[in-house]
Amino acid sequence: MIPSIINIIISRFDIIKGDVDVVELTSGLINNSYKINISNSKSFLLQKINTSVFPEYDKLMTNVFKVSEHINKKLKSIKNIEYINADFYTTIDDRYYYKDNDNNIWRLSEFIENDSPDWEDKKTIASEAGKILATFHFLTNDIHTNSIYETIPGFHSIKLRWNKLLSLIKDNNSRYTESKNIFNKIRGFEHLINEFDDNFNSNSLPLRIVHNDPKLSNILFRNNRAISLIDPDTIMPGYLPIDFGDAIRSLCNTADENETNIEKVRFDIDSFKAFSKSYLEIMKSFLNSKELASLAIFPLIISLEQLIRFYTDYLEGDIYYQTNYLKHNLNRSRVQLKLLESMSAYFEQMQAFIMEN
Ligand code: GN1
Ligand code: MG
Repeated sequence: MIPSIINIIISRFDIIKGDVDVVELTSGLINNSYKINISNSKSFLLQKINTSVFPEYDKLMTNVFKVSEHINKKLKSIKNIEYINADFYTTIDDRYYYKDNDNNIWRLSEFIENDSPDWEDKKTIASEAGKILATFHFLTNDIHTNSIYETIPGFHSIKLRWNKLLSLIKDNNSRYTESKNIFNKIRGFEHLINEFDDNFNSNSLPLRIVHNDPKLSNILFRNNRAISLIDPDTIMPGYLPIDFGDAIRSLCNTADENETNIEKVRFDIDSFKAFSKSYLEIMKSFLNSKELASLAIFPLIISLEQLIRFYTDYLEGDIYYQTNYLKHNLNRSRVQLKLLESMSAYFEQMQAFIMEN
């Protein structure tokens, strides 16, 4: 349903003039998004920020504008970089967002048209995705990490997420008792949590600017080429292998993270190779040896983290991710679990490929 307030909100951003047609977009799991079409003009993306997930929306929008300005400047000074940056717009009173009378937070950006790539050509998609993530990392690699706020503290602290899950494992939670097998299987991957801690605590990975959500649906394509990485909400200081792992988690799954037929879910090593190769072509010279050595393990770590997050939300009664049916989060957990199981068998190959390329 399109809220009637939208026309009032649009009037707060004077960039939009003329008759509008509003279409709700449903692919994100957190914010509410609307495409604003204007006759004979470009389209806009209006989003209502989910303030329970992003209570630090003011800092978040400061990050978004800062990173966007930096990227635009760099794109102007270095020619031939294939990357489209979605511009954000300020309100008529020059703010980064509009707060309505119900304290909802709205922001507006350019809508970049995206045509669906040839899904059969998985290798090209993976290679293009590797290129676009590396381009984003290259474009942001000279932003000082202390100038960007950490808007969700511990966002990738898998230990915290694991402890949260453990606190929900109670025999009076019927969602748990009916899905114990999932939890027992998650337990089998506990060693990955320590693996992450070793990387995290030793301070051996340099702090960088990280996108934190480079999933396939956040990559835009045109004529089978990746042109942009959108959804800057979670840009924060962090560790590059996290982005690498998250992109692989989403891209190298032969099925979607919402797939209901678990049989379709597998890890695709060819996509992994295509992604890694094009990522390293751009970023290898910027990575230190620790980062390089951690790349292969992070797809496993981040798949486990996502599995823990979906399963935790299921046990909590679906309070975080938007769901479309009763066991949606449980099903998402099953998909991540199957992916992780399948990926684990390839770890040595993944590691060897990174080291050889
Ligand atoms: C959420 O809302 P969306 O779709 O951009 C989530 C990501 C998850 C992703 C899984 C702030 O992203 O961390 O990886 O779902 N964002 C937040 O699809 O938690
Ligand atoms: Mg996101």
